[in-house]
Amino acid sequence: MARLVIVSNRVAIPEEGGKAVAAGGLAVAVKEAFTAYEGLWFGWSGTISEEPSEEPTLIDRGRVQYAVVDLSPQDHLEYYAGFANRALWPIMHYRLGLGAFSRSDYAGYSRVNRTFARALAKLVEPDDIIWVHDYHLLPLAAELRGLGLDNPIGYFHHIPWPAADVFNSLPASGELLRAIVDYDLIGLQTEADVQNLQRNLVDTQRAIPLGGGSLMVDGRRTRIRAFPIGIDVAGFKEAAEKANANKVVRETIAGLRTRKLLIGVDRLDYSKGVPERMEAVESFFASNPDQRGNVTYIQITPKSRSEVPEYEQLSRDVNEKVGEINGSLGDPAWTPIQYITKAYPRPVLAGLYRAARVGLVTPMRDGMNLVAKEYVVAQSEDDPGVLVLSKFAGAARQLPEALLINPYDRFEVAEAIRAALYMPKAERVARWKPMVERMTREDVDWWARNFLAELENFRTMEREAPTA
Ligand code: GDG
Repeated sequence: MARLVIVSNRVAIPEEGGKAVAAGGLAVAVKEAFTAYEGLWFGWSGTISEEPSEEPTLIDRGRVQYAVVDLSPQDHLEYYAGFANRALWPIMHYRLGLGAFSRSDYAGYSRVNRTFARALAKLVEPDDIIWVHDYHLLPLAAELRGLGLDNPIGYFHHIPWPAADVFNSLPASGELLRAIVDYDLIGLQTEADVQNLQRNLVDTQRAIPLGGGSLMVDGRRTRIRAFPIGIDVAGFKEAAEKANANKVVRETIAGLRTRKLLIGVDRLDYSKGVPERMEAVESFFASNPDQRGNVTYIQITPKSRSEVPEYEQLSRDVNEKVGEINGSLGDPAWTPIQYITKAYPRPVLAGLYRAARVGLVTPMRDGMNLVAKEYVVAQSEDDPGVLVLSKFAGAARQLPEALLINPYDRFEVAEAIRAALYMPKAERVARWKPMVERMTREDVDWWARNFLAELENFRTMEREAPTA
């Protein structure tokens, strides 16, 4: 049986006994992928050390082996905090003004991809299939091919793939586009992302479309397709149903008294539109003064990437905004925005989603956005809440029954909040039902199975195809 090798920037090693450490989107997705395969998960250990060894540390946990390497301070600065998160992340999210390109960061990014490839190549066996995750590792397949590997290698891109003019403003764009076609299968979140990358390859790399998402570039065949990522619906639903047993959830609900709850849950990231959402909530209270004191907005925003200057600035901006709004609108008996920067266990999130009449998911751009899906799945069938969702989140394509808004228009968002709060139950149920059914069908298991079946299929086709 083929082994599955997963590669991602960070690796979530479970504790002995099988308990998962982190339950973030990628960790859940990888766990699903390994249900059908034995395998290996390779990536950065999360540790920065002065002289990291190129030899990975190997850890066995049942059917899955983990292989991790440390990064040097320079690698971390250039590859991770620099090129991946100050150049690729903003550009992929259409934020050209925030993109900071530096040649040394790009050199560090290329170097770490090469080091990863060298360490990984020693662990890969001829029958393995390899699945690489996310923008930190765009050139990894090209490096592996350079070392002589001809295993099937797939890539899944968790974030948006922007229009060609946006992507090509990145000075390294040509090299990255040439490198990415060394993947046999490239998975993106939406059809729009697929179109953006395909057109760019056709226009700038002389790629020849072969139909069905396949392209021929310089004698190599690659396939680009949309695989919208899903969530662990059964697990999340169960957590939401049992959430009343949780003290934080119970006390939060009791503290609301008769107030309706608006909820937002996001990593602190400028792509998520947190300050813009707060301004929309402010506009809502300005135009609906009768609702002051009747509605509480809880925003849970664990800090992320604090080593990147733009994130530090964002943190200050949000703190200031919360202070301003609470100071001007609140009174001793009511705080409009409860802003929390610590992370909560998933069962607490599930309970708070379920208690919230409105889920506010208003990113300026997002590859998919799992919070939108979690909010839908956590609702109770007899009294579901309303999802207010940015049309610039990949999730909007699968959740058209949500109230879709333009996050750049605070008045439109304020109006949607009002519509959500006043929406009759029959309409809430009618909108929610098709969404929860779709989320149940298109869950994380469906996503992983589809991607891997396509990658396996590719190998069969390649082996059967006559040699050129
Ligand atoms: C990237 C893409 C794409 C948040 N706060 C807490 C917490 N979370 C969890 C959420 C959700 C996950 O983190 C965030 O997922 P998102 O999809 O919203 O966003 P990114 O982290 O930016 O992920 C995105 C995703 O990859 C998957 O492909 O959807 O577009 O940007 O699961 O619940 N979890 C816990 N405590 C918190 O306080 N436990």
